[in-house]
Amino acid sequence: MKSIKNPDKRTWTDLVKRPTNFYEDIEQTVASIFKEIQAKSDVAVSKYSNLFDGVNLKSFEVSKEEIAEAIDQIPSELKSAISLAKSNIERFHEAQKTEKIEVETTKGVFCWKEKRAIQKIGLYIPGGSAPLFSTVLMLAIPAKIAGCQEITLCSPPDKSGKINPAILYAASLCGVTKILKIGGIQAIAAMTFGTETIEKVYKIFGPGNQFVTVAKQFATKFGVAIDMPAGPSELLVFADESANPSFVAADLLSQAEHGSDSQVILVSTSQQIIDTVSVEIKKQIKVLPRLEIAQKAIANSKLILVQTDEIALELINEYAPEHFIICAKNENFFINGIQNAGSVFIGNYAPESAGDYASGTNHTLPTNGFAKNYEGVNLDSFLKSMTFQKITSEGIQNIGKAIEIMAEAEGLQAHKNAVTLRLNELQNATK
Ligand code: HSO
Ligand code: ZN
Repeated sequence: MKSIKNPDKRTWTDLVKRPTNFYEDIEQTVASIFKEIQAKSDVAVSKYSNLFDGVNLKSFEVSKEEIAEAIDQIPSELKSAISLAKSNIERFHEAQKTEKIEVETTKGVFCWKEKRAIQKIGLYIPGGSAPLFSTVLMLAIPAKIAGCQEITLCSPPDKSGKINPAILYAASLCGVTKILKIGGIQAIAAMTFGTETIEKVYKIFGPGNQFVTVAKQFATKFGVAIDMPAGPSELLVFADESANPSFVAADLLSQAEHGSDSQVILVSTSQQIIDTVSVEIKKQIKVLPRLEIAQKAIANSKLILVQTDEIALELINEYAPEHFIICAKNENFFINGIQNAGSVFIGNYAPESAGDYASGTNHTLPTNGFAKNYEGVNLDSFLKSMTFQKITSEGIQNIGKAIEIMAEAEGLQAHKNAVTLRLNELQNATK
């Protein structure tokens, strides 16, 4: 880990930069696969599944028998753990429901705003070395609470044509409508255009490698919405002398093991904490099964010493971490002052793993500094607001004149007429 002491403010822009990825070469590949899938549908999806995942499937859809088999395979201890997590995620997301907002803006003019579910959504769940079935819970549970009608899930099959049973179990438990064994760019393209067997969706959620990330961004060109621009996981911990260094080290390693491009940062006002955390990291990392991945991520990561809580907070807001852990005497200072973070964990007993799995908050969060202008996935991500208005004859008489004058001033006579005809009719009726 790079150790940095009291960095000059002029160096902060560099300090908060994430290791950059170059996407241009991928974009061309994505564009050509999209074009082919748009034109040839399932035939092209099969071609790329064969090419990238090395499988030749008769059907993409996971069958009822396969789901039943997966349910059988999951140990009961894991089922109970998933059930605890599910219930907390449900409670927290259920509570995010809002009432309709209704206002009579002028006498006889009733305006209201109500939310409706996005009817068809697509979830992408990566395969690979750590099949993140917890992400299925984080996406499908709020989708169901929101009332999304069709929830399509795509995940890449392994060489034998199977999806990890825990992913299938979580998907069936949370009411996913259709599970498809399709991965990567071809999955995102299939959900964008729809094919003979795959439903076109209106919004795509979920993490993925750089191919999936570029493909999701490309999908927006065709009118599909996405949850957020995704990037490698990150964690920033602020720790002063009140922190437990072995807990801090464990938290930093928990994110480092996600991928060699993950970034973890420790900001502290205490050199002693920085020193003990580094010793702890060296000790704890040795026994991790994902040692190599964690080591690469740790090599990219930083230990930053600053002089005051105020400087720490300013730097953290500039970095805008996906996850922010506060282990500080003066925790309220950081809670109240944090402006840019995806999700905040407070105190020595709130590891990031809690939010990753079971406390109830969502773990699909903005990375790469996007916490400055994006929020994490929440109930509203699966809904959209619609406005309504009902205007009585009294209402149109109250605002009609203003509309006529404004329409006239914009040179839009037909707009004015739409009001004038009504006002005239009302005037004639009272004669
Ligand atoms: N920390 C990841 C989510 C995750 N961790 C899933 C474990 N499983 C991104 O927020
Ligand atoms: Zn995690």
